[in-house]
Amino acid sequence: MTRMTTIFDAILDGELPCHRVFENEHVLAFLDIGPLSRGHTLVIPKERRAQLHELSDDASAEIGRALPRIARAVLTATGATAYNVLQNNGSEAHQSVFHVHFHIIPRFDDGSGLGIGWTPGELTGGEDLAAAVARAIDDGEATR
Ligand code: DGP
Repeated sequence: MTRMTTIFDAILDGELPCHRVFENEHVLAFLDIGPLSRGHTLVIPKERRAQLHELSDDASAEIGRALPRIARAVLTATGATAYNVLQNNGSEAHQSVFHVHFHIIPRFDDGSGLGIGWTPGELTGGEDLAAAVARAIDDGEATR
């Protein structure tokens, strides 16, 4: 997808301030400006891509390495023992900033945190569907 400049570019470029909690060569993490709970943190790759499936393997690996470490720090700092990791792709999926980002959202006894509406359906045609996804992976979707 074509990627527009986002507010996170301005943060990465130092043009906008943020409450930074972690930074290395590949990853930046900072507090969300509209937190769902205390400690709500955003973790972003420095690689500028709109959606998760567009990330390079290297950027993905770096984000994967950073996430648990930052989650541990958020738990330590806030005293939370539960949290959600949320990653939205596409406006229909509630993405509003088109630069890949992971939310780390602590959940507290007062109910603050991520509210989840989850209505499970029934899996039908699972064999065909799994085969179709597996075929796409074999065809290189997962490695391109
Ligand atoms: P999403 O809906 O997944 O695209 O979430 C985008 C998040 O980014 C949202 O929780 C608010 C946060 N956000 C938007 N603009 C800024 C900003 O300028 N600074 C910070 N720290 N967070 C921002």
